[in-house]
Amino acid sequence: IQYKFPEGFWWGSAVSATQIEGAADIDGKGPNVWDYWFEQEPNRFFDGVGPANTSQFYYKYKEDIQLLKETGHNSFRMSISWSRLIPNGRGEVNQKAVDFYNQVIDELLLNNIEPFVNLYHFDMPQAMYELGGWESREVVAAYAEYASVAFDLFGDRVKKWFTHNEPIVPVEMGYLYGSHLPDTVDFHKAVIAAYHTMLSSAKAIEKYREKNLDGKIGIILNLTPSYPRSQHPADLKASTIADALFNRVFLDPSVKGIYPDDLVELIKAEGFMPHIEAGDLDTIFNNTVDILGINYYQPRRVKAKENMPNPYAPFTPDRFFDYYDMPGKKMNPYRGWEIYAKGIYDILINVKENYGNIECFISENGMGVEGEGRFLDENGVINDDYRIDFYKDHLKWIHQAIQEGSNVKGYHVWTFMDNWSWLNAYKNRYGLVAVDVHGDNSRTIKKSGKWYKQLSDNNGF
Ligand code: BGP
Repeated sequence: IQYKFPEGFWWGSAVSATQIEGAADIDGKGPNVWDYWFEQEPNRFFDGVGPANTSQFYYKYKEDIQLLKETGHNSFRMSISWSRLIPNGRGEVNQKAVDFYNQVIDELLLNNIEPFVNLYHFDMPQAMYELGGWESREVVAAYAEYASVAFDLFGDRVKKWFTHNEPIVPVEMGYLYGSHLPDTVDFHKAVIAAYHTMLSSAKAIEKYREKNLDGKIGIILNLTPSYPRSQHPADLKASTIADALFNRVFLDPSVKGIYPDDLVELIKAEGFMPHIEAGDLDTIFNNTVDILGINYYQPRRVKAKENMPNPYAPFTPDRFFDYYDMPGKKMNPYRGWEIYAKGIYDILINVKENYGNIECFISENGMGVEGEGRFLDENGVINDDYRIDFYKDHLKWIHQAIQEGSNVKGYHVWTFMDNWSWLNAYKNRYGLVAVDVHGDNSRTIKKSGKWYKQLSDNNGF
């Protein structure tokens, strides 16, 4: 074994409620924005497939937890569906949901798989969306209440909690680039939503600490490195701004308790400051995270603005930089994303050097493949060697970061089994386990799933 990982390294994968549970309107679950949006505009979704048609984990969790074992998991990141637990977002708790999550958590523990539980993965309850979603402080309060309910119900057994997954994504996709609700372009509202999401995270952490539970709480961020085209000051400036807008906007307040000065200056200069109530900044300052989850897929490459922005177009971050199409970059041949494994090392070293080497783990990393059925062999197994290579390449860089002192404690791939994705539905497959999504939902471990078991058994490769 050439790459050995520290004792007790977490080998796992990540999923989210909306993407795997199915049973979207069963057993008292309230609608969330994805159920609602699909009903409104089914054709915006890939192949007209909506969130009700996911991998049916709600019914198959026992079988799936056996598959977690068979693929070497010692940890598993899942999320709770807010609108399943509290159908209207606030108020009455749905006992059927309590039973379901209790069963899942207990079954995981029985199988020696540590649950990492995330409270919010893009799935705003519809009732909360109608109140204004993250634009509304009422929703911040309701979210903190929901978090508190979840800690009371499951905090005796769940020892790793996360407040949000990729909180920048609903902000950018909902308020800048139109692929989440509210599907608008409004920079000021984006800033407000981002600020409220951050505040909600700190308020949930505050609730958690009040309860003196024995566990850790953190946040999961997609820390996309923003690489400049060159070392020219104008390119460097472009990359610093992109880094502030997409990474440090959540990373700094989550870990250090304060917003970065350059970001605040920029937002002020553009006249987009959100309303800050007395006490808010103390709440953020006093409730930083214990642990950081890091999702990484591909970098952002930027250059100084070359084209004048259209003065009539709505204000978006592209005012400050252009995207840079680097010649010769390595692409995923089965989906148009760049593959740059060293990015994961750069993130870990940044966290080590500039964020107090806080305890962290890779909470998502993976390779989506379109038309993966073509790799099916005569035994009915997907031969996804490209995915094994992708993991190895990233793990080598994680190993290197550990040699240099990074406090990274585990690796969770995206994802356990093929699942439904926001707007793309089942177009890109990521799983260690294949799901016959258009048939009977049967599961088959892919070659990568078998390899993952060896990886975990050997604690390296
Ligand atoms: C991350 C999300 C996941 C997942 C993944 C893959 O941003 O946290 O929920 O969907 O991206 O992206 P996609 O499904 O668009 O291929």
